[in-house]
Amino acid sequence: MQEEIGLLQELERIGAEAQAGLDQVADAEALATWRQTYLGKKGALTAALRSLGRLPAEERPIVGQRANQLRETLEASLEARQAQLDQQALTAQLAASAIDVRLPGRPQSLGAMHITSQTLRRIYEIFGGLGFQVFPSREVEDDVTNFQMLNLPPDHPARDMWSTFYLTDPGLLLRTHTSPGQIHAMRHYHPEPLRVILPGKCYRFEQVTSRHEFMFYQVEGLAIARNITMADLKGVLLSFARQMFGPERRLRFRPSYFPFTEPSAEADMDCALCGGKGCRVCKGTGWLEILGCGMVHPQVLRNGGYDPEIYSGFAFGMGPERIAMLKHGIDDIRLFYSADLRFLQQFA
Ligand code: FA5
Repeated sequence: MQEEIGLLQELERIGAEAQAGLDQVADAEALATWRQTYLGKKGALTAALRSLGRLPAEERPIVGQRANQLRETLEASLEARQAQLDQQALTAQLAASAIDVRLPGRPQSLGAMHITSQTLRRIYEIFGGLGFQVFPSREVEDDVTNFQMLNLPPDHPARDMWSTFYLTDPGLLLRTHTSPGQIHAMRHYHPEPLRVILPGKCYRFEQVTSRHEFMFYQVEGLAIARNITMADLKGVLLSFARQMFGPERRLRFRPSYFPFTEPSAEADMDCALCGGKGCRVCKGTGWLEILGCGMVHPQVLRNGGYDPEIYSGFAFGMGPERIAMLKHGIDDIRLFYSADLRFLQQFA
């Protein structure tokens, strides 16, 4: 009886010690040691069971039953602790490697329309309202269309104003102005009347300055019908200038020379900055040159397929970068294509 009580107490002690020890176990390795200590072949519980033999036969089942209960309890506790440790390890691993979703996302830089494109779209809009269609034309031209059809035969002195880049194919060049597009448009539409604008890139082999690029845009305008006069040209350009720069703008036409128009003129607009009084931008004159223009030369009409006895027309050519410079007070054309975001973002 004494033996039985002693053994039952020993089992209680082992149980209490094992449960307390399990709470201290912090990792898989310590758990394996704990298992050996209490449930292993040489463990405390096995040792206690060995001494069962010393008990009288009728007492053995009671102690044996208690010992088995204890084994089951400890095994269940072991399993629960194992699950707890696995969960802890997983949580720690997730915390160490997790993407912190609370960080702000990296902002996507948004694209925006280039200042030249914005200006071109405004030009299309204004001329669209005046009944002009956009007529796309080629950048690589032949000498005949860029020059000869426009009354600039080889060795004509006016060619000096339009030096350009030549392709290795003989007779091909990068167009110096959008005026060769006049020929393409006329041949496309004749003998019907036409009203088109021809936007696009032009190239010139010339000194780059604050007002000159070697690559720049032009927008050509061309209207051909019966009875077109210089008054139509003036009216269209004045309407354009007022829609682009404000309703109080004025234009003046200075006689000029282009081989493909007769008569020819440069159109100046009164300086919006000083209201025509004279300032730094208009160099004290009160006027700013905005484009070249004139009445289409009879020979150019003929080259396009129109009979100059029946048809007449006007044409003009403007630089949209220069228009944008005037509109936004930009003092250097080189900024347009230098890909400097500090400049470009001002117009985004
Ligand atoms: C011409 O190119 C003529 N074809 C214009 C024309 C068309 C006259 C139809 C008559 C009838 P000009 O070389 O002046 O003309 O150029 C016209 C405009 O293009 C200029 O006013 C300017 O705004 C722009 N431009 C010319 N060269 C450059 C350049 N290097 N850089 C930037 N813009 C330029």
